[in-house]
Amino acid sequence: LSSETKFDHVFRSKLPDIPISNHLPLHTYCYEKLSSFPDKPCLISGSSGKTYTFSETHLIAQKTAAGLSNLGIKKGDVIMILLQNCAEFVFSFMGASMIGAVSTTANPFYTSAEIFKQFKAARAKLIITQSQYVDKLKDTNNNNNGENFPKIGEDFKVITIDDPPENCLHFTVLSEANENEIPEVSIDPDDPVALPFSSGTTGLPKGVVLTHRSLITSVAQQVDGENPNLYLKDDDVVLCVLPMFHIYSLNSVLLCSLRAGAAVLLMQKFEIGTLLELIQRHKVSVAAVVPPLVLALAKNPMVAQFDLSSIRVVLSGAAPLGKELEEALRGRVPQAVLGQGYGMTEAGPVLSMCLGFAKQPFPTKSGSCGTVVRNAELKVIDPETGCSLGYNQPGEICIRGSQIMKGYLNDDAATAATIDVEGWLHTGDIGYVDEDDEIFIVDRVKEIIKFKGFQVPPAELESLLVSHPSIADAAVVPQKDEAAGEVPVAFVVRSNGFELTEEAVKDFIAKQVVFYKRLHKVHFVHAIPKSPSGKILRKDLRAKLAAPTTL
Ligand code: 4UU
Repeated sequence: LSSETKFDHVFRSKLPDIPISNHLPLHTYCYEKLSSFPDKPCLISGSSGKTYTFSETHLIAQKTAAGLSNLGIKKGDVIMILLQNCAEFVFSFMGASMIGAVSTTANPFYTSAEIFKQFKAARAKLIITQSQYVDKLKDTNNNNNGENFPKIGEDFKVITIDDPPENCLHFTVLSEANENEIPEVSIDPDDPVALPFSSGTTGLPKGVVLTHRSLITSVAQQVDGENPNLYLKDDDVVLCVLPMFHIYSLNSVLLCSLRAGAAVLLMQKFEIGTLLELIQRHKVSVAAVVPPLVLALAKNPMVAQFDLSSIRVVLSGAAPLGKELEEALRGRVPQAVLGQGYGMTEAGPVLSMCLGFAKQPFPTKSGSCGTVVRNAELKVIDPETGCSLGYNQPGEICIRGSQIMKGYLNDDAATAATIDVEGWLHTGDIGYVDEDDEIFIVDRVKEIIKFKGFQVPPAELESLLVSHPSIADAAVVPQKDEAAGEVPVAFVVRSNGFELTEEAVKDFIAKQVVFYKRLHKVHFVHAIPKSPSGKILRKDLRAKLAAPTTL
């Protein structure tokens, strides 16, 4: 042991460690208990009502595995899943796992340029999507620095879950393949299975390599053991309205439900009336949400007209949940346990989870993000000195365990800046652990802006801004917002002698990014404050926003 290790104050779960079957491939682990509930509903489509049982879901995933293999997808290859929540998402992800392939998930609302960047960085071979998004995959007139998508059908394959446009294939080439033709592959626990993109603590979005071992460990930390931290039963109906292309829903909703035998109610998008109607009709018992959804459930008058008495657990995560909001929701679902999970894509993703969700629950406090998950270590360090801190002292939260990412794809420098030599992943979140082992997040030292839980990487917007001929320099920081939590606002330095309006800057960005990355305000300034080493002093800019008279 090094001296640092010896003096680390390490926080652990109140639940004992458990054996975790993380030597298995992810799909084997998720379907391990399939024979106990083959005919129970596994996936329920909210829009059509169509239900797939566990054995049907497993069989179609196997067929999809064979179909992917028939199309030339091999172990280690990457496929891109560009879908809203639907059953085909699940078949694709699990099917890819079965042949040792890797899924990179992306938001179908992304612009062509955003999709292309991820597609290229991930070196994906195939895209599974809906016909309405295919035009974005052949955009030859975009801002990819002169680079464009290769040709559909020639350089990569596109599969659509609905009527395929020219040169695309229908999803049935996968879902109707012969499951006996799955190639034999040997999968190592350290092989990648998922490749979500995240900008982490700094810079542009990067591929986050999550292995079979990481995802199994994370799922097990939540739903396995005699006293699971997140107790899911095989008669639960789990709401899946958060997009599965984000790791929160993929892991804590889909994979955890598959493992536990709970049904997943799939919703394509959030609409309050439909949501309430579906909760009532399907007797949703577990709802995974984000703070803006809590706001809707707590404040929307329509809620009073529906029966929400089936809900026993509401899990909120991905952004801070205010105490007042939590209390307001309590009034609407008094029978339910309310609590938070705290996750980060790179952390596999779950760092902590409310112990009120356990089979034998613990009392918890409003505002807490839960307690560190079992089979993991958490510490809080002084951001200046790196020394670990004790109870009730805020500092940077670090996590260690088999669930964290293997690293960033092809980016050793970014990996080394995030996971230190002792295996601690540095989150860039500031928080403390109280005397009851509950975690409270109070601030963020990293750049990332979170709009309704979605990542908005400032570096991406800054690089777009400075590509404008009339902009000399720019910085993007979060501004607090009632509805979205945070919104991106820009500080812009005009190039000498150029006229440039706020609207022109906003439009320039809006054309190139998904809706939640749009700028809400542009402040023109003479210079961007920077440290001697050239780093943007984001704290100063955030402080300026907080005290508007200085603007
Ligand atoms: C304050 O947001 C996520 C993952 C969230 C998640 C996953 C599984 C929540 C519950 C769950 O069960 O990942 P990213 O990578 O998009 O964003 C990570 C960042 C964190 O570093 C933190 O700054 O999002 C913020 N965050 C939160 N902040 C995540 N959860 C919380 C939270 N409170 N509960």
